[in-house]
Amino acid sequence: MPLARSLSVTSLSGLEEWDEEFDLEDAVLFEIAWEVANKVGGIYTVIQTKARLTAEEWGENYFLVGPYVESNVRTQVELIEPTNPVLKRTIDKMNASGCKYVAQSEEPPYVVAHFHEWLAGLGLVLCRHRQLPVATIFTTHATLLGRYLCAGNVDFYNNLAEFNVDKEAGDRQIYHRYCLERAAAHCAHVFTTVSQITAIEAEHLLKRKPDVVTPNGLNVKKFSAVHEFQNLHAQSKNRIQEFVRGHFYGHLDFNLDKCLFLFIAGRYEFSNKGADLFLEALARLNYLLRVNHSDVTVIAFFIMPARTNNFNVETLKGQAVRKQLWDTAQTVKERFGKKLYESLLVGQLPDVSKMLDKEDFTIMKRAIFATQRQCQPPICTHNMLEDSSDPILNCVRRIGLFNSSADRVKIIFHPEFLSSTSPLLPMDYEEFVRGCHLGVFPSYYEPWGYTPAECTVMGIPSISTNLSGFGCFMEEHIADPTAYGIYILDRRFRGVDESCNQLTSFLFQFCKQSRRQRIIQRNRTERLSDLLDWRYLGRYYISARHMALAKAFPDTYLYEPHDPTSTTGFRYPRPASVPPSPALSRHSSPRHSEAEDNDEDERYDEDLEAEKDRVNIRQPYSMPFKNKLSTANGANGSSD
Ligand code: G6P
Ligand code: 1S3
Repeated sequence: MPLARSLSVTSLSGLEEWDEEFDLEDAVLFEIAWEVANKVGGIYTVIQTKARLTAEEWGENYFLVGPYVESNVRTQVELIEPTNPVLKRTIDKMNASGCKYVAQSEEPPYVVAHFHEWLAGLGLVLCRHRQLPVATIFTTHATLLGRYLCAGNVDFYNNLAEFNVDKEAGDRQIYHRYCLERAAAHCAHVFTTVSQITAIEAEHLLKRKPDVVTPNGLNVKKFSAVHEFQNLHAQSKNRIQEFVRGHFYGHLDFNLDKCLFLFIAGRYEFSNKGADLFLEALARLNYLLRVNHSDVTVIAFFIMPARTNNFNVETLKGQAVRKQLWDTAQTVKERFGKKLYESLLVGQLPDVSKMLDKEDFTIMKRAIFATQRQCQPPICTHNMLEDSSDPILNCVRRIGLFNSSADRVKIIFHPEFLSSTSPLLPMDYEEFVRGCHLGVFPSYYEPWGYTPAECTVMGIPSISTNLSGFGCFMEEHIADPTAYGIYILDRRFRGVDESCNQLTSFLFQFCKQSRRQRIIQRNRTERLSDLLDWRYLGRYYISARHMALAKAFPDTYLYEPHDPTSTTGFRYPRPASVPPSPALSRHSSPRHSEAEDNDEDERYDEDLEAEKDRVNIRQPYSMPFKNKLSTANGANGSSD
């Protein structure tokens, strides 16, 4: 259905304010990616979370194109008949010929085709080669060569300008894919990537500077009351604690109430995602907690899918033992309750010493006997197919963190994505994140990094790096990120050992916080979520589309130049209850009394909300096209 609306811009920095009537009746947007309704990684999240906002803008003129995967179609797609006659004719013809071509029509719609990643990039190259009247956009979410170079232990960022790209791609046997990616980047009317740091990488490796940086957003679910997300944390944490009770049966010699849950999650790229640095820092943290006689226990979860042969027996047994203990406690409780009831019925107070009889003790002894265990609680929850060469397991062997009683840091490697139907840890990813205390993502190669962004919108603090798109974006938009529970590790200007020490220090400081301080910190983290909402970040995609239309149809559209590679805009001030001295503010936790903190944070909260309203970051952003013909004669123009 065509859309006609009055558009007005208020606050994107560098853009003019402008009110003008424009309708999208003649424009059609296609977005093409391998991950449309097909989850492989982060690009699926980009497309899935952005879809609603884009559909609000383009209505029925918005089309997503992806691979036909029967199982995904059954679970994720609702099949409908297209109402648009041009589209219907095209699809009918495609079906009749067993597939596949791009539309011809008598009407002249202005087509924008937005291709994500090199896999879809071929379509873009062909569009240009066949000189189709289509405005094209190419977004790269990571460069192929960058990913390969980083995974291969190269000093990547210090040598960006030096690489002989053809040779490097050839050496890694990715030459043809690399050429496709580079061709798509060069053929596109508008080339975009997800962060400033990847823009620099693309300029060197693909030899084109991106026209627009399009940071990744999320669909932020706002709760009506601030404590609701805190309650969800407590509920999910209870469920993780249950799992831990089973996993560590027979070795539960630590206080679960003083236990902090840390996690890393994502594609299993050991060094790119910083799992190597995290493990090393955990070993150092273990030492610090031990020598300082800390009563805190840290459990670090590694959620990274690897090749496995299902759950291992010891791990499943742990949950079975826990369940059995629970059942035993229920049985004894019922027998106890019955005796109590009978005593009350005859008007007597029960003799407590006789409430548990011999049979009760036998049942309980048997249950306790089952919890005896000769081995340590397992590191890995699954049988690994490549156990002896697995990088996480090998690193654990080297640093010697084997979940022993003396260790204050325990490790659980779950080499499969989480699922609410798992017999082991029946939680989906979102529930799990909510129940944890800190996400740790010390990536070396991370064009954006959805994992810390997801933590943020759920009010969970996280550690990222100044080599990740997310980390750089947060540094740019927040006066004191640490104060908001956004720890940004320096992996750019420090050596590996120094970065590892910094990470250890972040972790140790976090372990020293009181519960009260963690609660305040989570409140602050959650306040950042407006910044990561598509309602704010969608504007960069809009900007890219307008630029592409203006380049492809210059007789019809004008694009007002500003600096579209800039992602500056709203900036969060330092929270009121954090001391102004940079030296002191390294601790994210407030140093004042609770009452002072509450008052200051409340006042600050009101100011912050007023500022967000003033710059209008919570409304979907609309940017007017400058339509040449409509400016000239009030009509919507066509390209011929
Ligand atoms: C939330 C809940 C509190 C709970 C706290 C635990 O804030 O609303 O009831 O005490 O979480 O926090 P912690 O950081 O210790 O998991
Ligand atoms: C890429 O997925 P990855 O985990 O291989 O694209 C994501 C979405 O743009 C991005 O968040 C991530 O950093 C990239 O690495």
